[in-house]
Amino acid sequence: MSTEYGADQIQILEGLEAVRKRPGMYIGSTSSRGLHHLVYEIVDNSVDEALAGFCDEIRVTINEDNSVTVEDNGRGIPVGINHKAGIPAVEVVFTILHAGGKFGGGGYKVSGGLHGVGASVVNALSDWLEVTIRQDGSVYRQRYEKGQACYALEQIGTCEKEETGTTVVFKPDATIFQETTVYEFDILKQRLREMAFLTKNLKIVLCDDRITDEESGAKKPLVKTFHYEGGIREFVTYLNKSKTALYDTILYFEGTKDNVYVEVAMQHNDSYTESSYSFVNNINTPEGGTHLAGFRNAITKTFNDYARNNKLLKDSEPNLSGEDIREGMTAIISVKIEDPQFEGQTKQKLGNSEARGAVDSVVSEQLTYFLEQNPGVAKTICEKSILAQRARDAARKARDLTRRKTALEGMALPGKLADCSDKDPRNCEIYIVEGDSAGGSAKTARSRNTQAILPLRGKILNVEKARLDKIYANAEIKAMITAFGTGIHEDFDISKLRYHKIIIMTDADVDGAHISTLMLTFLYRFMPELIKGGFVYLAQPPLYKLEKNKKVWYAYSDEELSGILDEVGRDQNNRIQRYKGLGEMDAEQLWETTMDPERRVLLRVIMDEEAESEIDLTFTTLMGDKVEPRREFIEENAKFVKNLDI
Ligand code: TSJ
Repeated sequence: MSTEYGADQIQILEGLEAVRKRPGMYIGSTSSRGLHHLVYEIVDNSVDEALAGFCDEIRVTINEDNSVTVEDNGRGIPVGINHKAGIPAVEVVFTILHAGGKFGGGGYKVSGGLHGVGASVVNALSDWLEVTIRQDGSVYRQRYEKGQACYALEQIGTCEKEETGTTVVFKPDATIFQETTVYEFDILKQRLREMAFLTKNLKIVLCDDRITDEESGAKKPLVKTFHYEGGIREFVTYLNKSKTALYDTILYFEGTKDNVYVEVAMQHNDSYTESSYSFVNNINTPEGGTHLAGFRNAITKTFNDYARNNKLLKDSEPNLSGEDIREGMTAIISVKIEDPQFEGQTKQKLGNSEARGAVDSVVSEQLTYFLEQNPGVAKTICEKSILAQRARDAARKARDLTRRKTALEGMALPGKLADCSDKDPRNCEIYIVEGDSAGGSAKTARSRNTQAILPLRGKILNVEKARLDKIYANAEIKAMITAFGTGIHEDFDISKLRYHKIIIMTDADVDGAHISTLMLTFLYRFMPELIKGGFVYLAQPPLYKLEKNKKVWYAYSDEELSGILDEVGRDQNNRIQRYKGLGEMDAEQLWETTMDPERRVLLRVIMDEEAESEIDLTFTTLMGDKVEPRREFIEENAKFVKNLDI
């Protein structure tokens, strides 16, 4: 072991100490998000090796102690002495800040997005880290603790010459990740699947070694393999799985221009919303940027040219807008670029201007050719866009009309609304109630002063599945908009909100959950400020009523019922009533259990700012028209709400 303590080592220690002092600066946060980020930082290096063409498999294992192993079959990190630093290249990678990829030469290094900070940061934030390299028939190892090498890189054995690769095991430092050091399989699964989609032919295996079989006590590892030969084409298929595609083909364009590698896959479905996701060097750019702009420009121009040349659009008709063409479109835009520049407040928007031109030219050229070769698909897309154009026109007229009405005569409150008498919004609540009969009970039960009731008939419109003109014409939606008083979209004004609590009250069953989801979808899409402001709540009606010797209990879950039964005894004097819906409760019961501010429980709907873009993906992916995914979504719906006792 070297005892020399030269300038280089001092610099190394200062670098890693800075990372440990301000971890957030390097990995965004030290929450669960930052913890998972460590894995992506390491995996990125293996993905780079795959992009360079030297690796086709990566294994990620969550070990029993919540350390993580990342293993690839690439060339192995170089072990030769780096002349500038005077230590093996691998040690440079793990101990010098921002060293990633700038050694050895010849490597195709593209990673480095928002936090593309490299392995040294992971090392600095780990209790310990071990790297093993198989190269030229030798096996090398080095171990670090809190970023510092425990010994010089050593050869620990031999292997077959063909057997090359890198293995890194690290255990995040619990003194840094104070919130949690427990890895979540599903979070890693999501991101690793995305990485596999974005790197065609790369196989990524995720394994959870923490699981033991309850009965036998034997280890029962959970394994998921992601391997997509079609790459982002399969990503589009996956995103459209819960929807109905308008044609079978996935349009796919690929090319390199001005040093920008461009890949685009797209397909339309019969919905009315666009689901485009753009990536730069495998990193999602929720705010888009130049690559997305280039893509949009290309499809708008190319489809208009095609529609005009083929007389699908008459000379007298206006051009299709980009929005019209993108209605119901699912697309992945992925670029790989040498030196990505991220802009915007959250640094999630690509700024490189060469990406705009590259995507535009690759897509324009290849899409023009595709449309000539596939007139059937071309016609389907153009016709859908023309319908979208007409609907947009009709929606604009309907909106103008509504706007004029509001301005001139003040919009009349909906007839079905039983308003409250208090006019101070801070005191007022509105219950949105499913069904006329429950609405009737609620109207009788309410405290007239502060509680307004708006009954809605049947299922409300799924705004993910309807065009704007239909949405604006929908009676239930119009009633909600006028009752709230805020207006929507660019007219939205939170100061006009007439109730500071908007309470969604539906049956405590799957249908009720579905209706709440539809309402939340509407609010999220049209008035997100209401959710962000914390004005939206879910009422919690009971599932059971139990009567015994003239005493009454209500249970809000099966566990609660069984707890009550444990207390009062399970005998014939019990009366176990299961509420099938709100309609089965009389006004008094509804008041006691669900509406009385003194006794009720409300769930406040919250929006996790960090998870916002992910929720967006969840909404669009799962609110399609196929049943299964929707059920999953409803079951996971609890993620949106936070218990709030009032
Ligand atoms: F970054 C890291 F150290 F954490 C890490 C790097 C972790 C893991 C699991 C794998 C890797 C990694 C690095 N896998 N493969 C490589 N490849 C190289 O570092 C490499 C090999 C050879 C050459 C060359 O030019 O000969 C260049 C590079 C960049």
